Amino acid sequence: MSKIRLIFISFLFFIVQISVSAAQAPIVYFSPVLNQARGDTLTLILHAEHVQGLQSGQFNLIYEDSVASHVTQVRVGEIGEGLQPTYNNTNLGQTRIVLFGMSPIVEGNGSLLEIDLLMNPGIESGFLCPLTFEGFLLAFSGGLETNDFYNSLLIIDSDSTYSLLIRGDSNFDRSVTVTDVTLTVDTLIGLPPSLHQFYAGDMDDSGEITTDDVDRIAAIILDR
Ligand SMILES: [Ca+2]
Ligand SMILES: [Ca+2]
Repeated sequence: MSKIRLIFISFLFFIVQISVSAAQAPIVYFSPVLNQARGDTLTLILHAEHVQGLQSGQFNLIYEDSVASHVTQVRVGEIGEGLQPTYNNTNLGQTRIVLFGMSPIVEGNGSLLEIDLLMNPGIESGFLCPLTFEGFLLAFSGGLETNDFYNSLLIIDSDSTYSLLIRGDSNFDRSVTVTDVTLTVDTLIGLPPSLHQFYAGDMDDSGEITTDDVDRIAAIILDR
């Protein structure tokens, strides 16, 4: 690894230490799971943080249509009471989800939505299915808007289970931080990652951890 890159990572550490205390920004992501038994339906839990006052929202969920067929149901989660979700399977591998409510939600942290995704039968082990948000927008009372989210990776594991990871979250603590950058750099310098750590860190699905992956994780943190 070049000296310039080490300097960059040190600088990133500095920036993130400053920004962490100020960061209470809204963010949503699918709750990660490790080695969950496979079924016909995969229920994705859309978890939200710091979303007090949320009034409406919309996004497209993009997935591999060879792995998942379509969304069969969308329900509000524990903090989503008062919001009405609708969905439309617009294209192969794409579902549009819209949230609308008459009053803003009160609780800021918790399960916002539950999305049932019908899985295709007989999916081969080892298959990777990125779960990507597109056109994401949350609107709050007071006119505030945000589009901050973490994308996910669904892994069909080898033992009749699947795992759902947040891309870039190499230590599985539900947040992409400088700690994840450090773990991915550890892989670069020769410390072997666990299988799921490897998948979380391989941001570009290239099958290897490179400086490009470190850059992409750093970009998530710096863009916040
Ligand atoms: Ca993390
Ligand atoms: Ca890679």
